[in-house]
Amino acid sequence: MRRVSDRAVEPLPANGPSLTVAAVARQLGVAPATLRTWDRRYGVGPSSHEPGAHRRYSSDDIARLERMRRLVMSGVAPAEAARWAQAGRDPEGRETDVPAPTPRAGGGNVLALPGARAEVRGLARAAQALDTQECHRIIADSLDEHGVIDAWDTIVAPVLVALGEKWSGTGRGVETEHALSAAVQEVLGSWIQACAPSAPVRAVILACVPGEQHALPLWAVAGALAERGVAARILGPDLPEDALGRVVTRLGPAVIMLWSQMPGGSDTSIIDNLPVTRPAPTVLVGGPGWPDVAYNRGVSRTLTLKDSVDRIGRALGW
Ligand code: B12
Repeated sequence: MRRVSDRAVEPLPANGPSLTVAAVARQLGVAPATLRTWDRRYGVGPSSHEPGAHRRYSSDDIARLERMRRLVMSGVAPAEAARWAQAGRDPEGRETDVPAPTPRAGGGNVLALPGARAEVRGLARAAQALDTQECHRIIADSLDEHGVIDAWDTIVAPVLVALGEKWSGTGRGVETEHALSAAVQEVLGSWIQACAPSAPVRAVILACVPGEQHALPLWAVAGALAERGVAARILGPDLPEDALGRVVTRLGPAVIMLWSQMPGGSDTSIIDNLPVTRPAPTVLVGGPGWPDVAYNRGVSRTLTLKDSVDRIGRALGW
């Protein structure tokens, strides 16, 4: 498969044909809505726009957008990426066409990842070396290449699980968990912004149960939804039960997804205590912290990222 990041932008003759937003979106692998947002919010759009005519992008415009896309994917905030993309240089004066050299991750212990692909081993190595820049790069490239669901299932989650095993075996490496978690969350956050998703009429709420700090799977859900154009509301770790109740009453959501990672971390009373709203929401419970019991009607246990996204899609009427 060809990687979007390696995809050369085919040059157009200087005064030659220009492309429509749809054609540029296809060429760069970015949603047309994202291109319109970059134009509206950050002024990175077609340089000439005749009134009444459709926007058309020249080869220079497309090269600028490609720089913007790369910067956003490597974790630079869109407003800053736009400034660098316009200037063609980052604040250190490096050309933004050329990705900045990343130091090789070295050292650190090897994690147990038998038979893992090079990207997975690379991410594990970078995380162990606390090389957060390299973690960013690998995660951003993997999202770009595989999309959120595959990147999470085949690259990010295996490294997280291996780090957890190392911690439980040795009591060491929690700093690595912190560093990798921050990188995963930051890259998924940039990804979500770059997708410029829209909020559905009835909200999708993603929250961790009280006491639960493990929120990354919710970021993965939000990233996969953003890729499909849907903006979810992530309420993050450790949401108190009364706050959850207030949010539900206020928003009357279509979906409430509650994550519980720690074993015995949650009993089902938090679900039973949710305020009644009409139409009734779809309630999803995810994570190994939920007990193996029969859940009430309208409540589903979800075991994978893909299944979560599919169920949310059905609740929203896809
Ligand atoms: C990152 C991490 C942290 C970060 C969290 C940062 C953040 N922003 O989320 C920090 C450093 C804060 C942290 C803290 C702690 N952590 Co921690 N942490 C992890 C780690 C490495 C990944 C967590 C994660 O995202 N898991 C999600 C996926 C990757 O893993 P999984 O749940 O096992 O995946 C299974 C299913 O959930 C499913 N799945 C995978 N992805 C998805 C996605 C979706 C949407 C769905 C529905 C399903 C699904 O498939 C897998 C196979 O069944 C795990 C290791 C692990 N295996 O999870 C430990 C782990 C959860 N932590 C653990 C512990 C003990 C702690 C601490 C108590 C102590 C510590 N290590 O510092 C604290 C307490 C936090 C608290 N009170 O909540 C233990 C829990 C052990 C247990 N079972 O009792 C684990 C399992 C490590 C281990 N092997 O011992 N942690």
